[in-house]
Amino acid sequence: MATWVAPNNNGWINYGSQQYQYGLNGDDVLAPESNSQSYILYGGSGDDELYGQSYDDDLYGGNNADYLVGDKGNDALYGGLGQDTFVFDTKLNKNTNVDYLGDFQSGSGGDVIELSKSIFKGAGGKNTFLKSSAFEEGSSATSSKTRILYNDNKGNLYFTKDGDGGNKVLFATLNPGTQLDNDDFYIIS
Ligand SMILES: [Ca+2]
Ligand SMILES: [Ca+2]
Ligand SMILES: [Ca+2]
Repeated sequence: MATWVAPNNNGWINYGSQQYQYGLNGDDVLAPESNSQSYILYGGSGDDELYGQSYDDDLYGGNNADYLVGDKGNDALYGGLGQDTFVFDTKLNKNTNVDYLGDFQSGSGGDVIELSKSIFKGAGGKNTFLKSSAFEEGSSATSSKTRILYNDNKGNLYFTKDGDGGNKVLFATLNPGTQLDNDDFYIIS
């Protein structure tokens, strides 16, 4: 259970395999290099980039604008204060790849969920926000255009490849009652 603590201040990049990594102050990149275990990454203050691996990781951005990538596994992602970005770019699996967003802040000045176009097919063009027609709240989709379905009572977030065709795959959970809107999602390559 090795721990790595950045020797303070800016620009640390850690590609080690320590299970616990702390960026502390400054803009840090915590990107474990081995893929043999879960990681617990703490960005601290500064604009940090945190990269999990294939197992179930816990990522804490801390203060400022952080970029969190859980990768595969059921990860727990906490952006902390500041405008944070949560990236979803690995193959969906309702059992083994559902990330928990512990403190998502919706709306202008809030956090953003990035969706890879290659995984979330039909969700929209690269470098655009999700269209309102592709976002729906409820327990099942009622439009063929719906791609992102959100049950705010439960905090369950689904991808539906065919809208009201019935297929939906859980890919994230939020605290029940958390508000989300189409503008909270941004499409990436
Ligand atoms: Ca931070
Ligand atoms: Ca994940
Ligand atoms: Ca992971």
